[in-house]
Amino acid sequence: MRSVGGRQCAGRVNALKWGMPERFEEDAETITEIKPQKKLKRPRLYRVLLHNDDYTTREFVVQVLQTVFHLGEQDSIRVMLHVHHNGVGVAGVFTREVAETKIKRVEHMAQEHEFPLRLTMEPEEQEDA
Ligand code: TYC
Repeated sequence: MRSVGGRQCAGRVNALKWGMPERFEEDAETITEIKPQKKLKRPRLYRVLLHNDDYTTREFVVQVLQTVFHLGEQDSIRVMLHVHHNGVGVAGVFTREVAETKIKRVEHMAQEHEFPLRLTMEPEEQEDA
């Protein structure tokens, strides 16, 4: 650790190690930023869509909605029935990587049970920042 203004300071060391924008204290009031931080943009969000089929059991779909998408039992039944009656429905809305991971997890669960359950994802319309 370095000593800054008589106080121990690990921030700069870590900033350099992790490639973070480097900041240092000039005095107690002022923080000077050497490398300007990139403007943080909201990540694009994706709807995970659940598709109906004739073979996957209702119980399995409800179990998936509860365990992977963390819906309560009533919401899970409601979404499952919506998909059963309308062909497609939204299981949840996530960032791209989270959506992809959940889809892979459900595909793996469905394969283990030999169900043809299908999920897809689509980007939500971008709101102006
Ligand atoms: N249609 C299925 C049945 O009657 C139930 C089902 C609902 C399957 C939703 C898939 O995404 C689905 N057993």
